[in-house]
Formats: sequence, C-alpha cells, structure tokens
Amino acid sequence: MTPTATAPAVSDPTVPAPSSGGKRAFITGITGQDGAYLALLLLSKGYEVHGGIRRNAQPETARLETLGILDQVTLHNLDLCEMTNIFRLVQDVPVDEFYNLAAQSFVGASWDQPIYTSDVNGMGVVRILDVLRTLAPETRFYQASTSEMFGLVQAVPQAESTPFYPRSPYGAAKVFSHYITVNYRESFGMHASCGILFNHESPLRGEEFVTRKITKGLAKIARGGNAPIQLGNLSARRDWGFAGDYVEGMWRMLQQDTPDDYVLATGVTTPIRDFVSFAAEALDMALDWEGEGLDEVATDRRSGRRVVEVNPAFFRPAEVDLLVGDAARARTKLGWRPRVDVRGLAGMMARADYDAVA
Ligand code: NAP
Ligand code: F7E
Repeated sequence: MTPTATAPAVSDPTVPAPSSGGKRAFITGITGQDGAYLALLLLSKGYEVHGGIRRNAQPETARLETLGILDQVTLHNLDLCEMTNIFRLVQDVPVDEFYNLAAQSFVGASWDQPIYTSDVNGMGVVRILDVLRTLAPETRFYQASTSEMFGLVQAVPQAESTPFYPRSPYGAAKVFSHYITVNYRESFGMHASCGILFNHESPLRGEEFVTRKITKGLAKIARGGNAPIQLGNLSARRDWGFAGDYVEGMWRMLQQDTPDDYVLATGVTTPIRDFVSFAAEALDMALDWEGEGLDEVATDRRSGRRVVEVNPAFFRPAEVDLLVGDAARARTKLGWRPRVDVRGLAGMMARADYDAVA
C-alpha cells in the first residue's frame, strides 16, 4: 500500500511486524471524527498507529492536524470499495488491532446514495473480514455499529438484545455489517466485536450533523450574524455523548479476552430543540420557543434576534424519533462510563465554534 505524500511515510510499503512491547493498530476512517480521537488515544497508550485515507483532490487531514498528531501516524491510501486495497494493506501492514470506522456516515445522504452507502457500510465490512480471516485471523477487529440499527425502536431503552428495525439505507447497511461481523466471530473464531454506539459528538463533528450545524450557526449569530439556523424535525430525541469518551470504549472492547457486542450510550435522551437551548445558554443567549410544526421558531430573549426556523428541506423520508441507550453491559464488563453530559457537550461545542468564528 502506498503511503500518501502528505503523511509521514514508511519508506517501504511493507511494514515489519510490530516489535515486542508496543502494539500496532490500523484505523479505517482515521480522518473522521472518531478516527482522529481514537488515534490520539492509542498514541497516548504507546501504540504505533496506522490509518486509511481516501484519495481526494485535497487530503482530509484537518482533524489530525487540529489534534496535533498528523506527524505521529502513518497514512495509507485505502478505499473500502476496492478489495485489492484491503488485501494489500493487510498483507503489508501486520497489526494487532484493526478498527473499522470508515463509512458513509451521514444518514440523510443515504437516501440519495443508497447503493454507495450499502457498498461502503455493508460490503466494505465483509471485504475486510474476509481478508483478515485469510491473511491475519489473529488480528482483533472492531466494527462501528450504530444505534440507527434500532430505528423504529422496539423497546425503551435499547440494549444489545433489542431487535433492530432500521429506518434508512444507512441503518439497513449497518445491520448487515453488524450481523456479518457476528457471523465471522461465530464461524471462524475471530476476535471481532461490535460497538453499538449512540450519537457522539465533539468540536470535530462534521458540519452537516445537527449538533454541529446548531453550534456553528449559533456561534455566527453570537458574533453578529443574522441568518437564523434552518432545521428539520425539532422533536426527534437523541442520546448524545462526547466522542472522546466513546473511543475509550472501543479500545476497551478489544482488550477483552472474549469478543462481544456492546452498547455505548449515556442513558439520557434529549430533543433537538433542547440541544439548541443548551448550546445557546453557553453563548449567553436565552431562547423562547413559539409556534408549532413548520411555524415553530426560536428567538433570543436578550437581543430579540430570530435564531431558529423550521425548513422542511431537512425532514427525512423516514425518521428515527427516539433513541436512548442502556450501556449496562459496557459499564459492568468494560468499566466504561461517559464523562460528559449533553449540556456539557453542547457548551463545549458552542464555545469551540465561537472561538473559531472570531
Ligand atoms: P465521519 O466523521 O463521517 O468519518 C468517516 C470516515 O470514513 C472518514 O475518515 C471518511 O473519509 C471515511 N470514509 C468514508 N467512505 C470511505 C470509503 N469508501 N473508504 C474508506 N474510507 C471512507 O464519521 P464518525 O462520526 O467519525 O463515525 C465513525 C464510524 O462510526 C462510522 O462508521 C459511523 O457510521 C459510525 N458511527 C458514528 C456515530 C456517531 O454518532 N458519530 C454513532 C454510531 C456509529 P473522508 O475523510 O475522506 O471523508
Ligand atoms: O441527525 C434531526 C434529524 O444527522 C439527528 C450519525 O453519526 O448518529 C448520526 O446520525 C437528528 C435526526 O444524526 C436537522 O432528522 C433536524 O432526527 O445529526 P444527525 P443521526 O441521523 O442521528 C448515528 C448514531 C450514526 O450512526 C450516524 O452515522 O436531527 N434534524 N434538523 C437534523 N439533522 C440534520 N443533520 N440536519 C438538520 O438540519
């Protein structure tokens, strides 16, 4: 696998086996939100960290740069749609732990690109698993499963045993990748675990996701902008945690003697409009909500400025109305607990965007 020009490169594409002591990990999706935080965590634990980067006109390394770790990781060109990319990577870069975080991760886009989403999020995973089983069956594997698999929820709260009912091409593809990971574990004895992660956010969250769209929009308004944030369904409820806490859970899953599947969640669910209010408070705004449906608006009591409007362009063909997770298994078996609550998260993101807008 050829390292990219922008990254600290290995001189030979074949990387020797890890020396005794330090572990080596590979992260697909290392340029994304979770990939960057996981790379930071593994580096702090003394791992040698390798990651996959997609060929783009402009390499997507901003998050790794923000965390100050771009020069501490080794990047390899990798697209999950290309079987031979994965084959050469696994052959040339032996690792102890393989974290599959790459995905077309935006649920809204999955209705516009259902086949591409299914290929990356579904088939991409079985490509990795089959190459690992063939070339490196001892490698421990993590699959990024999601609360979106619960969709139209069949129980409240949702735990590992709750039946899945996906509501989007994204969710359906993730159900396939979840079950194929379980199947490879059961069929071939692989150390393969799925983290069923509920929404987790951070200042590095992509700007199309609702939390970051809100905090960036509020930061602009607090800095004098006058464009209200256009949002879709304000009543959907999510169980939001901090991405930095959740990557710790991923790592803990792969340190267990026995592979398993784990929900990571805070256990608290919050409507979108309350997240807006929490983020606004952190920027010294106090919101009044008025109206219903398409006419609902939020206004800042102190400045009188309109802050939120509803725009049906952001409604989805099918919605996931309520998510709230039960992370008891992760608490008991992994000793994992989230440290940041939703108010703290909204404030952290709003203040980071406010500073960046300066
Ligand atoms: P993200 O910020 O969107 O990152 C996704 C990563 O996947 C990026 O590095 C992206 O590369 C890469 N990627 C996309 N398509 C690819 C392809 N065809 N081949 C190789 N790489 C590709 O997502 P995230 O929030 O960090 O989420 C990480 C994983 O957890 C995803 O699998 C997501 O579905 C899952 N998940 C996320 C959450 C959450 O709340 N964040 C919850 C549950 C599960 P580029 O930088 O080039 O775009
Ligand atoms: O939407 C509503 C929208 O796009 C959350 C991904 O990381 O978490 C994420 O998926 C809710 C939905 O995240 C807007 O209808 C209202 O009900 O931030 P989101 P998501 O769909 O929950 C899961 C766990 C993943 O696995 C995914 O990879 O917010 N909403 N108005 C809006 N959403 C967006 N994006 N934009 C709006 O204007």
